Amino acid sequence: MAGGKPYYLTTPIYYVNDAPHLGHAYTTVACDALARFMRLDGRQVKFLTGTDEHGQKVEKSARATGVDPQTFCDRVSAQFRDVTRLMNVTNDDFIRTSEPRHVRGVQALWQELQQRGEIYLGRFAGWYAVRDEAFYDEGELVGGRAPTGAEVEWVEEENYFFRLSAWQDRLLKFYDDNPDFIAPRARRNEVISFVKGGLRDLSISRTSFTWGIPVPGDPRHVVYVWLDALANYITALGYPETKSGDFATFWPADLHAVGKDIIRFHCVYWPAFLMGAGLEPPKRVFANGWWTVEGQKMSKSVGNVIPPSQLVEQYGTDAVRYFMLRELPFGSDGDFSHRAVVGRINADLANGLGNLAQRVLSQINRNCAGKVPQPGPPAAADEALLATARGLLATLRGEFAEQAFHRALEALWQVIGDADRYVAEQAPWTLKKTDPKRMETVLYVLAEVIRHLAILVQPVVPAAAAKLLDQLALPADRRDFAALAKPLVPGTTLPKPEGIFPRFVEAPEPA
Ligand code: ME8
Repeated sequence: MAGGKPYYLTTPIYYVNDAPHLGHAYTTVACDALARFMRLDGRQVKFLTGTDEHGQKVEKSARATGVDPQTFCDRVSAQFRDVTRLMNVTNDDFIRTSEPRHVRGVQALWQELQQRGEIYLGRFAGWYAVRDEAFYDEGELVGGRAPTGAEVEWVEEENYFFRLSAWQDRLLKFYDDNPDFIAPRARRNEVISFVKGGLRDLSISRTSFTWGIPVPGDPRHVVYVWLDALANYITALGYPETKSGDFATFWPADLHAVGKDIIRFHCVYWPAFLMGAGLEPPKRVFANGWWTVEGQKMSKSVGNVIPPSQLVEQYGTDAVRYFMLRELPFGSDGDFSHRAVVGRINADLANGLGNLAQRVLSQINRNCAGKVPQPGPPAAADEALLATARGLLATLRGEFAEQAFHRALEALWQVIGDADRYVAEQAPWTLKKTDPKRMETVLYVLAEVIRHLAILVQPVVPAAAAKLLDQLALPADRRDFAALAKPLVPGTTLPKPEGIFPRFVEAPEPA
């Protein structure tokens, strides 16, 4: 589907100091659903993810493991790549900040900022939290720690500074002119009040460690890890080449999806760096909420980290994807529980979509000689149900544009509920004896509704949707959103139906 309007979206690049967990998989899966949606809708998509490999935190973790930083990064970055495969994620690129293409791009960005007078050499004295890779003012500390709870250390160094203080008014104007730049709204208000509170120049180099990108012309310094990391979104597009190639096609990004903890970096520093270098800021930053486990933030020290592989082994990739996107509004916090996953699998997937498809397709198999039935003149109830199915694409476009995945899924499941009621009212198993022609119409209408649902649910549960589309005998070129307008052809032979979502039965507790 090359040639459609470009759509560029990114996940954060993940720190390699820790193994991937449910929280990382969450942002990546949400972006994948969006990338798949846009491709099916005819857009030319570029979907980027990757790993953030420089900085003091990673250097420390490598040392603690007894290997050099690059070997350490290679090892952990591979685990993040494995998660994309495990979760059936269709990223077009995977960037690592230790790659030469990235290092070159960051140094070019630095030089551009320097030439434009945005950088000066000064002296930094203040608090630094290695865990957050962030500087804090005295007034921000809470009980001697960073507001995030991270330990801080006093740092006094010669540093390069970015003239962030000069960007306050231009940033506020930018937020004003672009009301959709930061979502959800609560995050927008948070950023605006932070910027209104006044901005200080930002230290953007360090001299006390070496695992980073050398500052051009002054290799005693390495580039501050956040300037390095944020630049991945443009170095992956071939920056500093801006006139041709991917940068020309895809920048500014349509969406950076990030966790709510890193909104300040993406909504304050990043647009300022970009504007400072004469580049356009991204169109939108969406901050997802926080998954907790039994009320607590996932962390190694608490011992409640959930690896994605464990969930996938237990429930399957599609079920985990569905659960993550259906259970919570994307911007809200929520608590993870196995009981909630099992509830969603059984109620929504097995009893909802799975059961509807299985019932309808097995009646077609038994009573219509395994072929798409021939519909007769439609009754009002048929028209009404088909109209709801046909209205879904417009609804889903609106919800995906706002990253409201849970509402998109609610809309799909509403139609599943309508179809269930229609089956009960029309009772095709009775029509089989009383009015077989009408039975064919009813089963055709239902097969059409299932076709809509299967095509539209692909972004979230791609493997199960593909199985369902196979059972409707739809060729590969009849599975995108443009094909929604092409109804099933009566008389087409259908393969034998098979269940797509098994019920989850809890294994008995060991005696
Ligand atoms: O911050 N719930 O990397 P990171 C929901 N390298 N989402 C979660 C989560 C949770 N419990 N835990 C993590 C960094 N995430 C930087 C980013 S970008 C230029 C540099 C997700 O490894 C969420 O998207 O700490 C969060 O922002 C990201 O993982 C943080 O990953």
